[in-house]
Amino acid sequence: MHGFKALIFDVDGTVADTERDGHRPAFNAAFAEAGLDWRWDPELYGELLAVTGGKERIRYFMDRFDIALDPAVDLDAFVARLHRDKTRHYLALLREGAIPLRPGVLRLWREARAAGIRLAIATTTTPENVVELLANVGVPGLPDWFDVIAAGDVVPLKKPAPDIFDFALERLGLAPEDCVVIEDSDNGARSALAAGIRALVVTVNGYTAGQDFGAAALVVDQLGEPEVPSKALVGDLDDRPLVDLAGLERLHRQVQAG
Ligand code: XBP
Ligand code: MG
Repeated sequence: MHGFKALIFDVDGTVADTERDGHRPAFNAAFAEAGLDWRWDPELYGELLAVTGGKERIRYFMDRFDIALDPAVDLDAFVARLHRDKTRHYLALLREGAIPLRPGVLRLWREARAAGIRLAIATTTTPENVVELLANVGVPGLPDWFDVIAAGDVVPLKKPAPDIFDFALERLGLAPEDCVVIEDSDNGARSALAAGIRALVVTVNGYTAGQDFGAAALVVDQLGEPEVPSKALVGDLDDRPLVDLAGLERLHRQVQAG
């Protein structure tokens, strides 16, 4: 019997490094298509990632740079159309197999399935982005491994609000203490913790290293493979070379006992 019943994964930055070379060029392609001279370089994009949600990020960018549209233009419709175009470009990138899974993600999914632990997704990104990413990493039927894919506008408030994790727990029919969350960012960590999920592991990336992950029980550079060991940045791996199911069970027990 395992201490926890489900592993809930964030997507962008956690499952795959999608932001700098995936979402960002897709946004820029949509801007160019719309005849806008907006270009989000990697550094600016890293700052804009403070706001989750692509539509919300576009609005944040416009506010931050005081970009006003012709008053006759419906802002909601303008942003929605830009975002639809961006999603089309992003899906095309995913279909080229342009973005691989990060180290250890598929290994951990396989370990969980073999142990009868359920898998779920809780992400701010658009739902079809999740399915297309999972469908294009060379594992037939991968999207079907997930009991719940909670994504995007299915909830009113995006991370760091707890809504998407609350939604995932409700659809799983599980309590916060039944789950372990794998995240990559401060917004994601705050969202999971606000939903009452204390068994939280953060796997940082180029954009999130150095952020404050609050009460995350473990922060690592990546989840690890036998040939690519993990490095614990906060907490400890208990002499394990990577984040595996046994290590997550130990972490979950410690968190519940704490
Ligand atoms: C990351 C996000 C998303 C993506 C862009 O989501 O905040 O908004 O950056 O995707 P998470 P969309 O880390 O929760 O997976 O443009 O579809 O929002
Ligand atoms: Mg993320």
